[in-house]
Amino acid sequence: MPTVHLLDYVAGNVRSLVNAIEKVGYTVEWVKSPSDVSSAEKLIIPGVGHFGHCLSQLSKAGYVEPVQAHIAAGKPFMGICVGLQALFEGSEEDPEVKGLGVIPLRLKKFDDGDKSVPHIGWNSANTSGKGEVAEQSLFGLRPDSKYYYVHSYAAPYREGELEKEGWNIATARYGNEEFVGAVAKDNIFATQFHPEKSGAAGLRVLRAFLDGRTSDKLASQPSAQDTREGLTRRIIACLDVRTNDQGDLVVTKGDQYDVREKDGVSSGGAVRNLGKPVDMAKRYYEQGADEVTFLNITSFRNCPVADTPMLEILRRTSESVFVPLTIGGGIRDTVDMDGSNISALEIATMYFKSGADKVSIGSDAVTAAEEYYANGKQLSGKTAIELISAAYGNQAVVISVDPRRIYVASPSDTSHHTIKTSKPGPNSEEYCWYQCTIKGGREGRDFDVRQLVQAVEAMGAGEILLNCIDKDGSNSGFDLELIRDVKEAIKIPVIASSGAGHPGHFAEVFEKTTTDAALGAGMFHRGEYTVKQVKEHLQEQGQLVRRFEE
Ligand code: 1PR
Repeated sequence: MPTVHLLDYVAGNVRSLVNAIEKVGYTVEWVKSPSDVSSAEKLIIPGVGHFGHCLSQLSKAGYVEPVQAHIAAGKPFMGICVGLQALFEGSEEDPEVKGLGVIPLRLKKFDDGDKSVPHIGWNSANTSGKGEVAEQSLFGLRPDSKYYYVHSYAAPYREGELEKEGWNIATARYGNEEFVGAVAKDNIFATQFHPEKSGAAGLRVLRAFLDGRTSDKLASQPSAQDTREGLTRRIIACLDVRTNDQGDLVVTKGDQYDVREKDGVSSGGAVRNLGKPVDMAKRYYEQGADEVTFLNITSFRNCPVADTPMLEILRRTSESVFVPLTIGGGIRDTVDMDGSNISALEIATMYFKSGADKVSIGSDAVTAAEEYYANGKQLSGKTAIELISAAYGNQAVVISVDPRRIYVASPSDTSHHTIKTSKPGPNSEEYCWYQCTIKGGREGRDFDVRQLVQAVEAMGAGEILLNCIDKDGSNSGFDLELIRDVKEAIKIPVIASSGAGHPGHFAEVFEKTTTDAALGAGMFHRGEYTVKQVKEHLQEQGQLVRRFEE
């Protein structure tokens, strides 16, 4: 098999990129020292995380000059995400750090005045410019395809500016900002999005680069509807995984977090078994899920951390599922079975190396947020959130929130932030607050969701997975009041979760709140609806979705 050299400066999930490269018929050789760069014919620099971290790692290890020489020699070079950003002169993210300076522009942070930052999800990489449809595709990019982006900084697009220097540009639009989604010139190609996480559309782009096909004639011209720009509605399939009473790893699903079969009125039967995690993840990928989330809901006690079955699930899933994978459950400082201490960062690292793109933290985030307030809102720099986001970027850290409604007759009955609810409580209470819980809802804290999400945002979390115990498994729709309240409190993206029972609930949550993504579990697992049906419904309602490509 032909080879491609990959330069990994410890930037996150490179396993997916290796899997994607192998899928399109190439093998990876690792660049282990600067001298390996000169023997590379094709070179890829992937990347997530901070601009400064990437450039300083490259510079410390002596890679800057060999990479510049590789590019100057006219050999094929591809940069992905921060690997694209490295080509620029500099970035607002780390103003004192110099980029490679191949592209005479600086990167800027997205304006969070009118939208969530980071920009996470599926967006265009359109070469058509000003609404005209190009006849040639650039490295397999298509105006009607969507690609997975995750970043806070981008190169603003100003028409003609880079083109006059000979660059070909593909753009995307986020809110009212147009930015560079991909650039190409001679032997250089770079994408702000992650081709290895962009399904078949992304694999096509990787293959085109590796085969050296800079442009192809488009087979047919897409319709104006298909080339609509902007971030699509993101649909996530969530798999709660645990061992059942026979010791098998199964996907399960609770009602208000109770995953045992109900025997008449009381629960306490066997753990519901809805299928095998890897098979189900693959099925949802093929139905068009934009992301797959695994929650290890029992943390698999009695097993050395390095052998946790979730690592194997991720490895196997990432071989055939080319969309982002999130893993949650048990991400905290831990004492292993042999008595050794393992930090949350080390656990996260194992997950990233096994194919995860994001880790999701539940209970540990609540404890850390409580301490943050106890210390007068001082960041300690030592929490799992801070350490993981410093190493892998904040987009890699999701906080899973498990709130429960507490009704009160009047806001003065509690010190917590309340909302006036349109669904009064059992004693006709008109107000409620959302209590944070830990340990899968088993323990309620004197701490509200607003306090939690604001604290974790300050600590560097990149996204909130907003569950709701009252709604979980109810098939009665999302808790719109909770979602609106959380969206108002923070700038980072929010994933609405709990309660989806049919496609109309997804349309409703996108119409009536500003949620950034929506997640479903039970309705997909029970085979009542497919992800494809949800997307078709959203499209019928005029909402922009990514269509699945073979
Ligand atoms: O605390 O960091 O170890 O993480 C534990 C993780 O496991 C948390 O993310 C927590 O939400 C999750 N978890 C713990 N116990 C349960 C349980 O069900 N007994 N599952 C549990 C939470 C909730 C959602 C679910 C949606 C959608 N699952 O992810 O998928 O509610 O369901 P629906 O569409 O069927 O209504 P830590």
